[in-house]
Amino acid sequence: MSTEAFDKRLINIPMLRESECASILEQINGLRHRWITRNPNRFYSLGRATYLDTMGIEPAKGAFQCRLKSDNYLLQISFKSLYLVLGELLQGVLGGKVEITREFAVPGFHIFLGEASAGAGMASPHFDMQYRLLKWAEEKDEAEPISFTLPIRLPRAGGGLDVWKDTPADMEGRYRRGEMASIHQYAEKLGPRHFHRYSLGHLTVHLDRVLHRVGSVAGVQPDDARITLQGHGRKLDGVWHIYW
Ligand SMILES: O=C(O)CCC(=O)C(=O)O
Repeated sequence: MSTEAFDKRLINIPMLRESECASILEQINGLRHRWITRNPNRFYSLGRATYLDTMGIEPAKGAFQCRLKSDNYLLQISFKSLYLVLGELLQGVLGGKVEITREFAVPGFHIFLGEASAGAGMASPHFDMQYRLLKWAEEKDEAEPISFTLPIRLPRAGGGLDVWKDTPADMEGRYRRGEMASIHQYAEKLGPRHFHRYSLGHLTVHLDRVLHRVGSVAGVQPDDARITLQGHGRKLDGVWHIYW
């Protein structure tokens, strides 16, 4: 079943042509010296990410604050037109003003090389809740928070997102009823998993908190790569704040 039919909370919007993805890829490769190693198993990011840099995965925790400015600056000057297109597209989909953050990490790239692109599917299912790790001037959400992924390069076998219908309210209900004590127990009780297939240059937007993880694909080759632009958004005071 296509995820379109399965879940209206996930939408796919054409954003870039293949040739545009290719030139962004060239830029990303040209910035190899600025890739941040996230895992020795060939997982990197270009740019800072709240979920990686504020949760102690990187040994030097304070690096988030120290390097945030210079990494944001690098991305903003290198991918200025990409952010412009992203902002316009999100504005069309979400309504209201859209602003790329000036305080937090700007949208950046996940980079999985070779086997790491398939291994990523072993990650735990999760809801994107990283906005809770940041200090916002305002806390009254005017809409459900969003997340998005733009594939810039995919393995030959393709790529996508594993998704489940279960909602944060389902999970909270199970906690309240004492049916589970941890997210790990929750993962054991999930409903069926669906695969939302990505298309190169098409932006997938989660119009709510969708339970997901990087999708598993079989047949990934050692010279494959899975490179995506990642980000999230929160609507506060009439403005969508876009960050990673
Ligand atoms: O790369 C993707 O497809 C999704 C990444 C993801 O699950 C996340 O960053 O929370």
